[in-house]
Amino acid sequence: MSAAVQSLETKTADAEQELTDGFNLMIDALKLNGLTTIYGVPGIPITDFGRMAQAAGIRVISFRHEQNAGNAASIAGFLTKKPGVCLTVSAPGFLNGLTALAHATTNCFPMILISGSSEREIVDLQQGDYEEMDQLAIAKPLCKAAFRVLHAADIGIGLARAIRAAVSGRPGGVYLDLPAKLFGQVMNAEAGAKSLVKVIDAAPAQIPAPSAVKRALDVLKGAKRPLIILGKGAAYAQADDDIRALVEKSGIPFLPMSMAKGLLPDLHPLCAGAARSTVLKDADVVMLIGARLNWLLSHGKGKTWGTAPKKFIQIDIEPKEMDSNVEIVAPVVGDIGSCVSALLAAMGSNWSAAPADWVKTVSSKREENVAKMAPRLMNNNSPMDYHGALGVLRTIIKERPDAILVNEGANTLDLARGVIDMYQPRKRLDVGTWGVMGIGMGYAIAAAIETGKPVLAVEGDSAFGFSGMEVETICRYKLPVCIVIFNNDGIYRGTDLNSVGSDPAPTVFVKGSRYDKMMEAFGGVGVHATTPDELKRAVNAAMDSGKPTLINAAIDPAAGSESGRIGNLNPQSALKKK
Ligand code: ADP
Ligand code: TPW
Ligand code: MG
Repeated sequence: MSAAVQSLETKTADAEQELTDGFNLMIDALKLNGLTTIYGVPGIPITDFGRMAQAAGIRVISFRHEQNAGNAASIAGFLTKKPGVCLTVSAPGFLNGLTALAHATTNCFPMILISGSSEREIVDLQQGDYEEMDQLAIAKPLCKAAFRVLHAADIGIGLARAIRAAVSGRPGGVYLDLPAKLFGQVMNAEAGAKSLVKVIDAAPAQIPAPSAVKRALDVLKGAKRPLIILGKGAAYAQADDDIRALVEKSGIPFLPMSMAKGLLPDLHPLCAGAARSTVLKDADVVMLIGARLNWLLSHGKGKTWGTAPKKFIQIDIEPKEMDSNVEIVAPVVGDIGSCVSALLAAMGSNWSAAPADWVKTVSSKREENVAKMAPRLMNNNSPMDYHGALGVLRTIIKERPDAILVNEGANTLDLARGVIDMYQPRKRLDVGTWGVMGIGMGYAIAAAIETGKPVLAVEGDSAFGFSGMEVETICRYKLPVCIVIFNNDGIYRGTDLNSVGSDPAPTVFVKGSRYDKMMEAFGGVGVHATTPDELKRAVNAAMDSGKPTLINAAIDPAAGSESGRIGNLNPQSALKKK
């Protein structure tokens, strides 16, 4: 064969060979694994990736800031047990997304942060590329795992590793670094298709040892004043029926942590939510299900827990969580679904319920506390106080139990958590393990997108400011989100004064701000509410219409207290002038 003929044949073969590239392989890999929503912000090098993903049927939700997109992805992970995907540009976009990645890891939510990055060769020689940054190294300590893909043929494996790392064992955040060059890399389409991996059984069941189950039940059997604490790990596990069966069969009062509220209804006869201090002080055996003994539970010791000796049983997928703060006498390591069903099976049919006098003590305390609170929730004061406004929202959630409640702030958070009863699992989404401000709009958007249910976001005026620009996103995607801003003119209170100069005090904002007008700027509905009655009408109208709405609820600036319920965590200066 002459060289000329041979070259012609090669050219024809090339023309016939179907090709694919990094863009398409990444899109195919996501779809193959059922990851069909991306939360992100476009720009170099991922602008076309977003367009092509949208054209390929992936839902691409474009945000105004990566932190909000990342928070959306993290809560999508919590709600669905699949990793939420956040897509960002290099360096600054990546860094903006990183807070959310760390937050996902801390809260045990599965999420994958995919960031475009600059030329490896230039980054590694620090020669000053466009948005140069060694992103992989920076992400590593803030997530469960971090990977970089350099060859198109490794995209399938790269995503598979990311998915497994995010959802198996204790869920968390994963970083996936995709250098710009990767997207344009071309390879044979058939070989490309073969290189993709559909992850089988991404979060394998982790069955507890029968001896661990028996040990836990032995401890429980001996209890005189047992308590079950349900955490957001229990909500995440989606073992709702078995958890309910465990509580009811054992007859043990349960205390839901904030995001576990509604796993069993707050009005369940065994709910000890309104008797929290009593049960923590007096219980003798405490079974933790998907809840850590961190600061939110005063580390399992000290005044909160009283002086009566306690035994802890802990169900968790993470073995290292055991004995993290106090001794765990009965560790049960495994996934909550498997652990709870093993406990139920081992309890058998003649398990005797928790001592009646203890259950009675808990329910009397609870009724006493509920009765004390009731009149405050019915006040129609103007300006509103927190209780008057929350009393209204409490009734609205009772009437609309499938709505999702997003909640952040200090007083706005702590009081809403106590006042608004929840009725269904995974309906309360809030600041989580860090008590972080800024989750509000990202969570509200993802909750609406992932569940199709109406969302009520109850936001402190400060809290809202951290993600407030996303009201445009809410309007753009026409999401059924109703935001209520508890506007007390500031952080904790709007009354602080600067004692020495004319600058405002650090904790106060412009007085009488009208956040409702922000919503109107983007075509949404804005309402200014000054009484509980007005608030009630506006929220009901928003929930009925499904139209993006922002209600500026004017709250008495003097009504709140410093740091809400956690003022005790503020350090005090010994030198402060009284
Ligand atoms: P809360 O803030 O509600 O008290 P935490 O976030 O402190 O809850 O605790 C959640 C715990 O749940 C974590 O220790 C995590 O390892 C655990 N967890 C998450 N998912 C599962 C699961 N499927 N099975 C078992 N444990 C889980
Ligand atoms: C990322 C510190 C905790 S609560 C809060 C701040 C700034 C706002 C409280 O005011 P808000 O609520 O929302 O108006 P209210 O009803 O009490 O007036 N930065 C981050 N996270 C946290 N937690 C803070 C700062 C903080
Ligand atoms: Mg405020």
